Amino acid sequence: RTMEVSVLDYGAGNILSVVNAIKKAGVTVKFINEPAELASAKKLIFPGVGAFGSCMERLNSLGFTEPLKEYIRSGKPYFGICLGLQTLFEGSDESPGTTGLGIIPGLVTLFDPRHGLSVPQMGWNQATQWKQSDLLLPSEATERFYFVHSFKALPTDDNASWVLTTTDYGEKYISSVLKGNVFATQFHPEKSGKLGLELFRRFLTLDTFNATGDGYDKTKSVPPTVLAKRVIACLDVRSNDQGDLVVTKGDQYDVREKEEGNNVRNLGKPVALAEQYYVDGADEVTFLNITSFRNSPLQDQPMLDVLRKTSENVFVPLTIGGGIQDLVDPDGTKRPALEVASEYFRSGADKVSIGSDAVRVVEEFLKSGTKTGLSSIEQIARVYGRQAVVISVDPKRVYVASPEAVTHHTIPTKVPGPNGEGFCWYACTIKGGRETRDLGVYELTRACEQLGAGEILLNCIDKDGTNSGYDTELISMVKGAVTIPVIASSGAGCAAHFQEVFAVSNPDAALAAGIFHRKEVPLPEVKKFLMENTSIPIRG
Ligand code: 1PR
Repeated sequence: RTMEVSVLDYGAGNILSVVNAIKKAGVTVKFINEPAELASAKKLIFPGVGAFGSCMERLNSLGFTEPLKEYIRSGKPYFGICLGLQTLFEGSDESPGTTGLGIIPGLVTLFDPRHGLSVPQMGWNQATQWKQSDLLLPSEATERFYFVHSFKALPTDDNASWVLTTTDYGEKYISSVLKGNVFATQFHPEKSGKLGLELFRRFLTLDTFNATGDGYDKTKSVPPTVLAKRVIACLDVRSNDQGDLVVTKGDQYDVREKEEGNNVRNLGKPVALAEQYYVDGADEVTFLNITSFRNSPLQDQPMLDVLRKTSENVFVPLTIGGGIQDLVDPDGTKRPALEVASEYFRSGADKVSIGSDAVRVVEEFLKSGTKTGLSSIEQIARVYGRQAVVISVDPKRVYVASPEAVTHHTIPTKVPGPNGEGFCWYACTIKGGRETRDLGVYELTRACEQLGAGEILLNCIDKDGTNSGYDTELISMVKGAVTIPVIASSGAGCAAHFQEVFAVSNPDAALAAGIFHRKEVPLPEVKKFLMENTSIPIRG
C-alpha cells in the first residue's frame, strides 16, 4: 500500500479538493514544486486546471515538460485529471501552436455548438467502458461522474488502444484513458462524490491496474451516455445581529423576520448544512455571501473558513459568490477582483459567482463596445478558465404595454401586468436587489457570455421565497439568449416545480434554498420524484 502520493503543483486553480480526496483515502500528499523531484516520485497525480496553453507554458517555463514525459514513460502510476488528460495529447484547439506532451496521438477540439448543447459541458455524465481494469468497476460506468470542460479529444484509429471510457455529448469523446499504469480522466473524480473517492482510493492503493481489452472499437454500436440535469442547494450566508455566520433565507430578498425582533432568519450553520446536502445527493452546493457588498470579503475570514471546512467533506462542486469585485481595503490597499477570487479558489471553491460587478462591467462594455480585458469576468476567466466564472443575476420583472415602449429586449407574458400589460422585460439589479438598473437581463447575459463567463445563475426577485414555482418565462428567455449553461433559481415550492421548469424552459440545472432549509421538501425527495415520474435524466 502506497502511503504517499506526489501531486504536481504548478500553481494554478483549486487543487485543495484533490488533496482532500487523497486525505480521505488516508494517504499523505507530497507536493512536487521542482522538476528534479519528479524522478523520485512513486505515484503521481497531475490535476490540470485552467487553459491548455497557459498550463503547457507553465510546465515549459518551469522545466517540467521533459521530466514529466520521462515519468510517464517510466511505467510508474500516473493519474492525470482534466487538463492532466488533455495535455497527454499532441495539441489543442484551445491554444493553437502550443504543443502538448504528445504521449497519445490526436488533438483536443472544441465541442461543436451546432449540436445545440450548452458549452462548457457542466455536470454529471456516464461513461461507456472499453477495457476492463481494477480501477473502474463495470457497474460504475452507468453511474455518473462530474465533468466540466469545453474541449475534448475524439477517439481515432491511432488512439483507440488508449481508450478506457468514452462519453457522449453531441459527439462520442474520450472520457478516460488507461495504458499500463498511465491513467487519466476528463471528469473530476475529486468532485464526483463517493464514486470519485473510490476511484482515488483504488489508484492510491493498487500497485498495478491490470488493464485488459483493446480499447475503443468504432464498429461496435453502444447506447449514448446522458448528461443529467443538476439539482443544486443554495445557502445564503450572512452574519446575524450577534455576529455569527448563519444560513439565512429571504422572501423576495428580505431576510429579516416579519415578527417581533425583526431578526435575521437563522436556518442553520453553513458547513453542517452543506455537508447534509452533499450526503442528500446535491449535485452542487452554492454559497452566496449576502453581506459582502458592505465588507471586504478578504477581511471576511469566516467565509473563507467555511469554504475550507466544507471542501474537506463535500466532494461535489462548490460555488461561492458575493463581493467579487475590485475592492479597496480600509487601509487603502487595492484588491483586484482576480485576487479576491483567487483567495476563494485557494480555499476550495470551484467556481465564483459575480453579481453586482457583472452589471457594472456590462454597462461599461455596452457603452464603449470594446473589451478591455481588465474586467473581473475577463481576468478571472483568463486565469481560471471560463467554467469557473458564474454570473449571478438578480432580475425584477417590469411590465410594458408593447415591445416598442422600451429599448430593452421584451417578451410576451401569460401573466399580464396590473394594468393588463401583455409584455415584460427583466431589469438587472445590484446590491442584493436594492438598486435597479436600466439594463435588461437578456442584454446582460449575452454580454457576459461574450466577455468569457461560463454559466448563468438566474435568480428572480419576484419569485424568491414565494414557493410558487420558477419563472419559466424568464428562464426560457435566457436559455434562448446564451449557449453557456443556465441554472434556474427562485420560487421552488415542491418537486413538481422542478419537473415543470426542466420540461418548459430546459435549464441545465435547477436550484432551491428555502424548501431544503426548512425541510419542507428535502432534496432526496425532489430527485426521487423526478426519477420516478419523469424521463428527465437525474443523478441517483
Ligand atoms: O452582488 O456579486 O456581491 O453578489 C451578491 C450575491 O448575493 C448575489 O448572487 C445575490 O443574488 C445574492 N443576494 C444578495 N442579497 C440577497 C438577499 O437575499 N437579500 N440572495 C441575495 C439571493 C437568491 C438565491 C436564492 C434563490 C432560491 N438569494 O440565492 O437561493 O432565490 O430561493 P428559494 O428556493 O427559497 O426561492 P454580489
